[in-house]
Amino acid sequence: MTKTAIIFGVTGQDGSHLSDLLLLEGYTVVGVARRASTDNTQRIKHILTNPRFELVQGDITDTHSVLSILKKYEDVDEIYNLAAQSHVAVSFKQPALTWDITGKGCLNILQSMVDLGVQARFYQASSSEMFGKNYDEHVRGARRDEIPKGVCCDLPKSIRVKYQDEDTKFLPQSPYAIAKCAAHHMTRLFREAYGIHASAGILFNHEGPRRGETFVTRKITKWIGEYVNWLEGCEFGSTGIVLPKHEDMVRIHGRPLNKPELPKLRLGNLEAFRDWGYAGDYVEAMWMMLQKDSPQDYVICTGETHTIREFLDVAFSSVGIDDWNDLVVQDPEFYRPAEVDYLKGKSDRAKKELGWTPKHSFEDLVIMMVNSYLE
Ligand code: NDP
Ligand code: GDR
Repeated sequence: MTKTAIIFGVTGQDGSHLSDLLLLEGYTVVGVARRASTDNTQRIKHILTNPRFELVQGDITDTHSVLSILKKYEDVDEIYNLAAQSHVAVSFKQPALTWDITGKGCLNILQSMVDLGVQARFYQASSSEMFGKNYDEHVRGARRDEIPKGVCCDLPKSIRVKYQDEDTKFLPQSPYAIAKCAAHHMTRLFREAYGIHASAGILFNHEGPRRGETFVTRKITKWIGEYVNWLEGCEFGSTGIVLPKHEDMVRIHGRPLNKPELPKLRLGNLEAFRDWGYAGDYVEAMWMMLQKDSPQDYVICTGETHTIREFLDVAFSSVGIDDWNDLVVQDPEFYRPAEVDYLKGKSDRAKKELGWTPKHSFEDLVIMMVNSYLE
C-alpha cells in the first residue's frame, strides 16, 4: 500500500530533496509550509503538480495548527520534522524566535502525536552544532574501540584525531544549538516514555545548489558565479583587472568600461573546520532511519573536515583562480559571538546499521555548487 509522509519544513533545502526521494519511493507526501507574504515554494516548484504531493499551510510554533494537521492525516506513516530557524548567526540576533521554532516546535509535534494517538514514525533533524566546542579523540590508524576514552590526551598531538559521534557529549555554542539539544532530548524522551518510533539524525553540514544563500558555501559559490559572469561582461583595457588590497571593490584598471564595480566577497571566520556533505545523500539517511524496526539516533557525515579557506581554494581553483586573497574581505559583521571551531563526524553506526555512506566527495560538492551558477 502507498505510504504517506508529512514533512514539516518542506520548502527548505532538505524538505525539497526529501520530497523528491519519497515521491520516487512511491509515497504520498504532505508538505507543511508556513504562510509567507511572498512565494516560498521555489525549491518545490517542480513537484507542486504531482498528484501524490499536497501542500498544506501550517506553522510549528502554533500548536493548534500542528494538531489540526495531524488530526486530518492521523493514519500517516512517517513524520519528518525539518522545520527550523536554521541559521546559527541569526539565532544570536533572534534567540527567542529560534527557541520557539527550533526547540518548542518539535515538542508541539511530539505532544500532538501522543495526544491524538498518532502511531507514525518520527524523524527529528538534529545537528552537529549540538557538539559545539566538544570532541573526542582517537589515535590515527587504530580502531576506536582499542583506545579507552581519556587515554588520548597523554599521546602526542600528531597521532591524535578529533571527531564527534553519537557518544560525544554536547556543548552547544549558540541559541540555535541549545534549541536543537532540547528538541533532541525531547525526541529521546518521547521514545522512552511513550514508545514512539522516534529517531534523530545528527547531521553534519550538508549543502548543494538548493542551499540557502546566506550559508557560507552558497554565499561563496554564488559570488564566484557572479564574478565570472561579471568578467565576461567587461570590456577590458590593455592592463586587465586590478584588485587593490585595501579597497572593497574589484575594479577594472582605470575605469570599468561598461559595468559598475563589483563588491568583493565579504566573509567572517575562515579558520573554522566543517564536515561538508551533499544534501541529496543525507536525506536518504533520514528515510533509512525510519525504515528500521527500532528507532535510534545516528550521526550522518562524511568523516572529512575542511576549513572555509580550503573551501575557497577548491571553489576558486575550479574557475581557474589560484589566488583569491584580494577578492575576499574579512568583515567583523560576519563573525559570531561564539564559534564552533571544529567539526568532523564519525558515522560508523549509520554505515553498520543502515548501510549508509555518502556518495559525493568534498570536491564533487564544491564543483557542483559552483557549476550551478555557471550553467
Ligand atoms: P532550511 O533553513 O533550508 O529550511 C528550514 C525549513 O523550516 C523551511 O522550509 C522553513 O520555511 C521552515 N520553517 C521555519 N520556521 C517555520 C515555522 N515556524 N513553521 C513551519 N516551518 C518553518 O534548513 P535545511 O533544509 O538546511 O535543514 C533542515 C533541517 O535540518 C533544519 O531543522 C536544520 O536546522 C537541520 N539541519 C540542517 C543541516 C544542514 O547542514 N543543512 C545540518 C543539521 C541539521 P520557509 O521556507 O518559509 O523559511
Ligand atoms: P553553520 O553553517 O553555522 O555550520 O550551520 P554556515 O554555513 O552558516 O557557517 C559555517 C562556518 O562558516 C563561517 N563563516 C560564515 N558563515 C556564514 N553563514 N556567512 C559568512 O559570511 C561566513 N564567513 C565565515 C561561520 O562562522 C561558520 O564557522 C549550518 C546550518 O545549516 C545549521 O542549521 C546546521 O545545523 C549546521 O550547519 C550543521
